Amino acid sequence: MSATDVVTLDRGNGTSCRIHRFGATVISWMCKNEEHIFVSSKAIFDNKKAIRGGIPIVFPNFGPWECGPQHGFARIRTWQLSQPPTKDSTGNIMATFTLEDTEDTRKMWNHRFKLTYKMTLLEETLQMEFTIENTGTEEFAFTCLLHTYFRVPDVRTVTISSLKGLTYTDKVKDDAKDVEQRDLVSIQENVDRVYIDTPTEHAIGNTAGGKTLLLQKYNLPDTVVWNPWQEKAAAMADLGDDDYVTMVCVEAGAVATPHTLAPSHSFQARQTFVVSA
Ligand code: TA6
Repeated sequence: MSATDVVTLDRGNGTSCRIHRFGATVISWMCKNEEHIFVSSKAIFDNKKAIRGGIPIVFPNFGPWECGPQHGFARIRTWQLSQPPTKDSTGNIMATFTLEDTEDTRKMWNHRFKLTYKMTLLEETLQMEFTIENTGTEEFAFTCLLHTYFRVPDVRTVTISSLKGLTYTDKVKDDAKDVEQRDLVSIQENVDRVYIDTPTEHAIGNTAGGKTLLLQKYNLPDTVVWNPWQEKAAAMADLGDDDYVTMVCVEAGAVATPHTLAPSHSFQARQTFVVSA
């Protein structure tokens, strides 16, 4: 991994964010010396395979895709650093990455687009603003998601709020639909669920350092919760056998129904992490 592959935002005081230009994948968010992002002990950084961990960007398709690789191509392309790290008057640091269609993306999916991904590092907050522009002459439909791997001491003690009463698709049970009954969702087995029309904020308990993280989202109406658990983790070459214990994916996305974007129109979404307590 060469230095030019990774962009660092550093506020000092043990607070920084590192973004790999491959996939514009956030690979670290340190807040007061606590790392909140999980990256697999066996992650491959060959600029070919999606980085296992961090915050991969899923576009133009969440899940298996008839046009190309699962979860689309955004996470397996090198993005441009269009705005290098810049500090504003309040000490917040921001950087912007962009990705536009190319001949090879058009071979898979014949549409013109520009993605813009703006990271802002605040004192105890990380904000990600994601914009999809249709720069072509035809409308297109897409799904998208920020596939966050949170680093946790033990996934079995993690709690996720604000899912009670919501319908979810259970990908572990052949996409069976069900309704969440629990006030706080915990994970004690392989979980792969797409919760539909979720609230704009989840509190994730017992994350790194025992902290509660708030995941706040705008225009990302669905929430995916995933952990491969022991058996599936062991079958993944780029995930350490025991890595599943120290990770949990809570993913903000617009995935339940495709979103249609007209020419010259934009889709804007945001995800913010706040260290709450
Ligand atoms: O977000 C959950 C999920 O869709 C799971 O079904 C699992 O496939 C995970 O993404 C990882 O997918 P990947 O293509 O990165 O191995």
